[in-house]
Amino acid sequence: PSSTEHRASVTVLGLGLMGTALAAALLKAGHDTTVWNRTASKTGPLAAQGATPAETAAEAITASPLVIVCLTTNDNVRGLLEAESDALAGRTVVNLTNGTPAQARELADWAAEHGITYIDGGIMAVPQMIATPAAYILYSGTDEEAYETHRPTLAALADTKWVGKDPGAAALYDLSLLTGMYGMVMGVAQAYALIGSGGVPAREFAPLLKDWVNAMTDGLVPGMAEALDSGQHLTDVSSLAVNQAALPNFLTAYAQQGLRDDLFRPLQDLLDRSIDEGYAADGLSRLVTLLKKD
Ligand code: FVH
Repeated sequence: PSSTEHRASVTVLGLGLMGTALAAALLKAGHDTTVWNRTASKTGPLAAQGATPAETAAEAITASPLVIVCLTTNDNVRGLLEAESDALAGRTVVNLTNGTPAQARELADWAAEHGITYIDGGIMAVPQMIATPAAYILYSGTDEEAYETHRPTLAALADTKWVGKDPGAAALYDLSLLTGMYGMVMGVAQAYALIGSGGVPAREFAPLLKDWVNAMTDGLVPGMAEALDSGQHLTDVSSLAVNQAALPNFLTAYAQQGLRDDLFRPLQDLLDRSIDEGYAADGLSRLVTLLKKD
């Protein structure tokens, strides 16, 4: 930063792969960054980049008005925050740990009872993407003003996206987006297993798979949204009937090629159910409506 620019102080608790990337981005943007990790040795590389390592979590917390937490689970976060509630009072906690909407709301309620401002976040990036244009972080919480106050600091990590005053909203968006990713992971894993069973090197197949998945995503994601929001599921693209008729070919081929079919059997069940319930002429968007519990 220029000598006239002020960069707020910030504390990062939890220096795993992600916490380390977050702290490094803050340092690079010129923030005074205090870091703490349960296993103290992980502060070393960040100290070499200019961070201030704290010996205790309380010492780290009292160094900054903004405390960013990134631990393995929200149970870990709850344990740490409860132990440090006195030091945290009057400060803002931004929790970037993966968790459920209900956990985020519980943490927000607990924080409010202890005079702590709580903002929940969902990181849409891997550590290597932090502070690159491809990364963004979702935020939600009851105190939007606090978010706006700290947004200039948070912007050093990734693009910021506010998703509302329900503290659980960021986790809901985060888990929904990651659900799409894990679905893709399952599909890509099965595709590599199948092509590999025929002796085709993964590297040779990769460009075909990437382009195919991208092309399908480009059409399917907005197309499904249109059908879902309009309630019009009839298709001129690919009916549930034709998909249901084709899926046994996949399951049979997996077995014949010496592969497991566990990942895709649930899709056959869902397609079968869609036909049983009379949706043969509808498109794949209809499956979304069949995922609700009765
Ligand atoms: N890595 C990624 O790509 C994803 C991207 C999206 C967001 N996730 C979530 O971020 C959280 C942290 O993930 P991580 O990759 O940094 O995880 P680790 O490298 O395994 O580091 C975990 C840190 O948590 C500390 N920790 C665990 N339990 C406790 C505890 N009870 N008290 C205090 N700290 C705790 C751990 O400390 P240590 O083992 O080094 O002492 C690490 O600092 C996670 O929610 C992802 O889902 C990452």
